[in-house]
Amino acid sequence: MLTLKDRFLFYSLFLAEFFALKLSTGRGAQQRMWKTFEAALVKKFSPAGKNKLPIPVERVSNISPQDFSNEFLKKFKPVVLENFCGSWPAAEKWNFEYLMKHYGHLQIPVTKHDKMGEELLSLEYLLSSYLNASEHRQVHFLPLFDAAPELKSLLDSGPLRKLANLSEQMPFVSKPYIGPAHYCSNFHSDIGNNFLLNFCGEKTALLYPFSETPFLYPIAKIPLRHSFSFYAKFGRSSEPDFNAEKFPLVQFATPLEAKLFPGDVLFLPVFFWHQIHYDAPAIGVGNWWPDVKSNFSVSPLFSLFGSSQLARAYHLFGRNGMS
Ligand SMILES: O=C(O)CCC(=O)C(=O)O
Repeated sequence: MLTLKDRFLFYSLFLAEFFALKLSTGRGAQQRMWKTFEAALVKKFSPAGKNKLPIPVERVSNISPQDFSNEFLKKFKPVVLENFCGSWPAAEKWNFEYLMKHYGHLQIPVTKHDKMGEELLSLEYLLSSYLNASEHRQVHFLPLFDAAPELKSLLDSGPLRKLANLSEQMPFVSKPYIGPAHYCSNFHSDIGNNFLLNFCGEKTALLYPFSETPFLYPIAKIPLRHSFSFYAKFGRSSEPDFNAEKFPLVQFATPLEAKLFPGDVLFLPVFFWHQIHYDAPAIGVGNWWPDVKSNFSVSPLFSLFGSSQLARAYHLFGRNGMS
């Protein structure tokens, strides 16, 4: 188990990296200190603590707000809410057929193959190439909300608010995710609790509790203006790359795994590290709510790092509830 001393060393190095990056100095010394820390943990945990099998995330159906709050929300414990959004009116429209038929003409910005800038591709082209697995590029589907307010308004936040006992004033920041089979999202941790709705397709979420952070090589940077996420030094390539030679500490962290089927909703507690693998072409929507108290109780340091983004979420999204 990580001791208090291990954690103290880790956070000291994390802060040293933050200042070294900010001031563009001292990187060499700081990297040598990381290597020493890494070697000490590898020695301490090998071989017993290696390559742990993922623990399945609990699955529940028809849970009451009180049980959800006591069992999961207050304990920062992830859970799959089975078929929670499967009968929402949104589920009839947030699927490949409906989106292609009604919004296929929309132009979506996509990073070019040579990564030099963006090009516009039609939603119909993107979705059909996701279905026949001929396109793998990551896309930002946020423009879909602006172009199709109907889709956004269907995302009635009422049932989510009721379950998590959130007032109408609590902002929800929503983002659509659409991807082909075998797609894999970046490994990251978000500033806020999240309900990830899975309207169609199948996914597997790989999760690590925030307490495992010292094994996960987080990048000591304040999230960028348009991001609500912290990243790690691995898992940036949209491919699973838990390379044990390059990142030997990851094998000592305890992963959790959640399978998402159509209609399922994954509750992802604040700062829980995650990467989503698409087992089939899938469409979903993430909904974060920036609850300052929860954030600070999980990690005062990460909350301070993300404080301008928290304020931004309230400012930008606080007016009408869901973004
Ligand atoms: O489902 C996805 O593609 C990614 C979801 C995610 O990472 C999130 O909601 O934070």
